[in-house]
Amino acid sequence: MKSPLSRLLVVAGLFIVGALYFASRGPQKPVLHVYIWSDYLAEGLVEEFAAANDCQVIVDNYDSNEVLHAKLKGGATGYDVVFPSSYMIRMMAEDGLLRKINHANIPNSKNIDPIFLGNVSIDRKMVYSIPYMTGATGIAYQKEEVKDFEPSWRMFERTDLAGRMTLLDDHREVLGAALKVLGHSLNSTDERAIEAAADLVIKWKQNIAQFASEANKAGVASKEFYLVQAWGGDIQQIIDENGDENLAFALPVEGFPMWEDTVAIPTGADNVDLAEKFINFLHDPIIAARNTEFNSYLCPNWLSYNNLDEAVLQNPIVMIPPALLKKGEQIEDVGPHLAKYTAAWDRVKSAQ
Ligand code: SPD
Repeated sequence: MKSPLSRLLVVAGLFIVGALYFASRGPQKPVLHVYIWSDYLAEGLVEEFAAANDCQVIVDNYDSNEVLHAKLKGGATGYDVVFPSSYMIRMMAEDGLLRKINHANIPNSKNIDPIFLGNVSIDRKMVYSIPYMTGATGIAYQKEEVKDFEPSWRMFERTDLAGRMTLLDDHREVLGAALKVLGHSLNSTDERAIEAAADLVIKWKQNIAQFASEANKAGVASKEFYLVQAWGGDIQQIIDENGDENLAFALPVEGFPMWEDTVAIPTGADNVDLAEKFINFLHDPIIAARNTEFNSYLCPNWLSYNNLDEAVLQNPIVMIPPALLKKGEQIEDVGPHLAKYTAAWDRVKSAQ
């Protein structure tokens, strides 16, 4: 049997070991949770931010605005920074999902290009969001596999490519492309036009392997798919990584969607202070330029433009030439008319 003294020594020993263990781990670092489209942050940025702010950064990805919206609306909390497209902001704000931006804590928001804000942005006063990247949607294709390529959404009618093509899993993008083919605005609020677009997409659906906003990238890179609807910068990233000279990207002659993705702070954010620091970091002119160069989307931060490489300034995927730009149309917030798009998309999805 142990004496009271030896018991005391064992307890004291355990206490010291425990104290040393917790001391060696140090205080827990604050965590920033980022919820973002995949492949949308230049390499090294997250690590640099974490080191500079002595924090941990956890990045999760989504592949559609609808997934982001549904997740926040479903009560998911803990995301500190999110990247919705501009046409989602009003709806998300009305659903109480976004915090108002405190510009005093994000001084780099003054670097946003005022011409872009005035002409393109929807949340022009940056009440709930700050512009992040802008880009266009077109067709990526493997040149050797696709004979007689034409820069047209009608390529999705080509039965010789059946099973080798994909469309984005995104109702505004896909119905938007079909609306353009039919000669309408991709922001049409005319139910008959939207339904006719759905009929056309149902025809295209017979020829596609799947609706995909993620698998399209690896698929066209590996030649599992020969022709995919895609966001331009995503394709340039594959070309940059693989040096694949057979992979090309084109903007259709009928017209094409353009969009602005923004950065915002959800109401359920745990760490608003770090979220604001992160957004401010993203809009540092050097960081914004690095991000444009990596993403091949333009960050509309006007102080960053002077820091861009000549090759990026000359790349038509990043800086769309004026003649082509005329054919682009921004995806706008269609307000209550969105229900027409949702219904048309449901019909597309359930069509055999
Ligand atoms: N890899 C980043 C892709 C960004 C896509 N933006 C979405 C636009 C939706 N219309």
